[in-house]
Amino acid sequence: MFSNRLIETIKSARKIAVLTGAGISAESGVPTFRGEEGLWKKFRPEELANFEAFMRNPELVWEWYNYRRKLISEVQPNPGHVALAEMEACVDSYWLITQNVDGLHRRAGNRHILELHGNIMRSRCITCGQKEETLDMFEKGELPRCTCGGIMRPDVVWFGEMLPSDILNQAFQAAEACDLFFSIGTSAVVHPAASLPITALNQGAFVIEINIEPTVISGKLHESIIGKSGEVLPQLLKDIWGIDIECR
Ligand code: BV8
Ligand code: ZN
Repeated sequence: MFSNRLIETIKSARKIAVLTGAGISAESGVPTFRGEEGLWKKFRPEELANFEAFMRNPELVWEWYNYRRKLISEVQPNPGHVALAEMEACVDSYWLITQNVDGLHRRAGNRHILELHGNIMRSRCITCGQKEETLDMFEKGELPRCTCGGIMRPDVVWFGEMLPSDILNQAFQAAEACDLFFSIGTSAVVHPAASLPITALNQGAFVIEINIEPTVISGKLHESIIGKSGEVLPQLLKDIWGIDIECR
């Protein structure tokens, strides 16, 4: 399935950085944003994933996030997540950078994860900033409130909002330091995350994309593997490090 050049390159890598997007969770049953059945097909991001939309209609935005939280709490990590968790132990330095907010990498066993866009299971007070890991779904008609009385929002990064600077800095340091960079299951259109593979490329890392279809950056990268991450990643682990996650 993989060329000798690819196998040798991955085998000789000592510092691996991985960027994942919604595609890595698709085989778990979590809809992507821009795919055919994507979340953005039913809802427009402008109406939901931004602060103005939230202040205009917090109930609608909470309804959407509760729908996603419920869906995510009922799914499992897939073999793609498990393979990325196993890969962490195969190299000296490993960074897992995700745009996803579903927490599935942590459930699959990765420990050191850079969550660029926050986490859907966490809420934050818009008044005092207090955070809490809440899973309770708010009842229609009343909004989750903080002890200070402020309204709670999902603790995710919306369009037009800054990403957590310490996490973003660590992600760019990883892209600068790695000798191998994987871009997995992302359409590479959302910035600044989409700049990470190119940052790695520009400093001389070998950059591999895994996606079910070409993306806007495929032509710039060393290798673009067309396939499902839940199938390609376990095969890579087996061919390169002799690890069979089926036995996990
Ligand atoms: C910011 C919230 C400062 C949580 C999300 C520079 C240039 C251009 C635009 C901008 C720029 N800088 C800022 C912007 C504006 C904007 C932006 O990038 N807009 C884009 C759309 C043009 N960025 C921002 O606003 C960011 N903030 O930069 O602040 C600033 C502010 C204003 C102006 C300037 C600077 C904040 C971005 C974060 C937004 N939050 N989510 C939530 O509710 O989830 S975005 C959302 O998109 C998710 O986080 C998601 O992870 C992310 C990226 O999408 P993908 O993960 O790639 O998912 P997608 O569906 O697109 O693709 C899935 C892929 O998987 C597909 O390619 C598919 O083929 C593939 N796939 C499917 N199945 C499989 C598979 N692959 C493998 N295997 C499979 N089985
Ligand atoms: Zn508060």
